[in-house]
Amino acid sequence: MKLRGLLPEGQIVAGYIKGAEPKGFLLESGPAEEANVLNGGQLAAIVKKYNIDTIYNLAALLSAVAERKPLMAWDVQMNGLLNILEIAREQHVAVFTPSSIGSFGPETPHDGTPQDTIQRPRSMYGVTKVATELLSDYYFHKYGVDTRSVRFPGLISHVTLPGGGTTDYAVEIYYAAVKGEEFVCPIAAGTYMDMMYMPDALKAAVDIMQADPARLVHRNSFNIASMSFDPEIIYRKIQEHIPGFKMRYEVDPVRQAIADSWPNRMDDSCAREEWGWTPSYDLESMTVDMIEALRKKLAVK
Ligand code: AKB
Repeated sequence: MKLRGLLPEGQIVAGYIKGAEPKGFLLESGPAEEANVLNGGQLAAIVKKYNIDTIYNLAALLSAVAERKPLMAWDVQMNGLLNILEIAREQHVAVFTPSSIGSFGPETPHDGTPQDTIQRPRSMYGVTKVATELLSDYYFHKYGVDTRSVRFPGLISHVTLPGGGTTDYAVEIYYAAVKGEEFVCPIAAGTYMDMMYMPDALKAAVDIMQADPARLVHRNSFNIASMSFDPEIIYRKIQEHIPGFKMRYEVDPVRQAIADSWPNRMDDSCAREEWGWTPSYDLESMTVDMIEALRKKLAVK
């Protein structure tokens, strides 16, 4: 929908998989096609039919679910990407494939994580994200395919619930607070991770693809950051707005191990210098917006 708001009507094709057909405004506001990343022929035909010049490849299994289904995660993330890159090479298409804080691992410097540093993740999600970065750079250097990407922090949105990520708690906590429920937190106090409000993430996804290529020293993939907190900080922030809100901990060992291996806070100075990245939201402004939007959505006063 963000892209549809920026371009003339009919120019953005929404891709979907069987069982997740678009509904409502997404369906009514422009063309949609079944676009399974594992079906290269299907994708190539869509690119040709609509004369597509840019693909936003958002197909992925997130970190916790990828640990449960590692082979499927590899298939979707890697074979899906390969299909897209081959089409991009043949039909001269630019490609955005997000990477993540998940592309880092336990040996990565956790504070002020540099743009270029050790990336030895131990989760399948992380392995595929590092490989995504490398394969995307390979297609750029070898074939000149215009691949670009950002390393997304945990994304927080009131529109679509996340599914199967390690950072999902930072979305679920707002739902619990607005519904007046106690929140059971799967991530331990003191675990810091980069997080970002969805409007900033969407801005980054658009801006990186519009950046002047002559200024890009890096391509796949840029650290971008806006806020970093642990469960206690977001809990107290929500309590400032919903004083009766309560939280307790039931730590999930799978998610905790992943979270412990991720940065506390990334250094995003390369994105700022090379394409002018600047976020608009911090924890306070995001919290105000999330609570207001969820009160309307869930019809809570
Ligand atoms: C996850 O938690 O798996 C994602 C991510 C940070 O990439 N939200």
